[in-house]
Amino acid sequence: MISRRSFITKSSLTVAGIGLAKSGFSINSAQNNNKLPIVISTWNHGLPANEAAWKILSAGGHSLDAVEAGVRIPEGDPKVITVGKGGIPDAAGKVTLDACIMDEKGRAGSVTYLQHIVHPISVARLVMEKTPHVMLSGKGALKFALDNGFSKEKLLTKERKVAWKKWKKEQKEFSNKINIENVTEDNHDTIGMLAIDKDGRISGACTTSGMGYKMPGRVGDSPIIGAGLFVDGDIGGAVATGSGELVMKTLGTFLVVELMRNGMSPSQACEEAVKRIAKKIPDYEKHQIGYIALNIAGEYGSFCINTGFNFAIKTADKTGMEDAEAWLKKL
Ligand code: SD4
Repeated sequence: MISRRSFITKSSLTVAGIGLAKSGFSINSAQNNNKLPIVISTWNHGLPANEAAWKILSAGGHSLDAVEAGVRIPEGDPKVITVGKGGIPDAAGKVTLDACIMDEKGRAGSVTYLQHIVHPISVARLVMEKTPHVMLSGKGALKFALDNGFSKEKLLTKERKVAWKKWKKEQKEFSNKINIENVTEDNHDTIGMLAIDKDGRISGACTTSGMGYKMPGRVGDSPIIGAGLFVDGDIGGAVATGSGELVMKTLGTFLVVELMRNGMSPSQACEEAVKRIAKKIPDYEKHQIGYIALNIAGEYGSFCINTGFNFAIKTADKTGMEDAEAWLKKL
């Protein structure tokens, strides 16, 4: 896998210290001049994912179709070891997937602890569209997927099996120190994506294999509406990546959207949600959390705890990566 650091293209997008700086918050992204459509997504695998989403957005399609198609790219790519097929397994060697999706109407669908299915995001969408529920888990989610035409596949690749065996042999302790610069193999990058189509409809998707070598049965923030992803069609949306437990304890993306509702820019809201974690959770410095957010005007922003979090953006005239500003660097 190409390392995140080497892949960063410090494009013309990077950091415009503009606008709301006088309010005491720093702005780490340029405004989008209200140009729609737009898609943003977490980490380097966001670049190809955004391209897939863009095909739909640029043809005038719905943002819901765009985010689903977008995140299916890393889900189906075994070289992306943090999402879908080829994901890092849990401590017992099982790949278990979490995903959720939400649209501008406030509809939501989610699957947790799903095994054997390459595209949990599409199962999550079907939960949203075909059931009276929001979330299906484990065996029930798998049965629902199989009943609806999905087929079982092997998600654990040879490479991940070898790495897992090595991890077991070394009796390494579970490490939740993830997504921080210089952290190696156990590094973990969820894809979260937000898109607004040309008609102003916002949708979001979030999908992951969760923390590498997690305890069997562990479910993170990524499939939890309001933690890993939240969208409000009148306001905007946010997605989270990093140590899910911290996001769940603060209901991070719901908080970001509510802060935007109360007048904050996407960057301000992401920063405030990171500060909430810093205030409430001991040892937060050892973790990484990255938020990205998009308001319905097409303005986007991000913030993280430790340096090293980046995200991909695509509009009609921008394609590239941006680095998120980090709280620990700002302190
Ligand atoms: C989790 N939030 O399972 C996910 C992991 C992640 O970047 O996002 N890594 O806790």
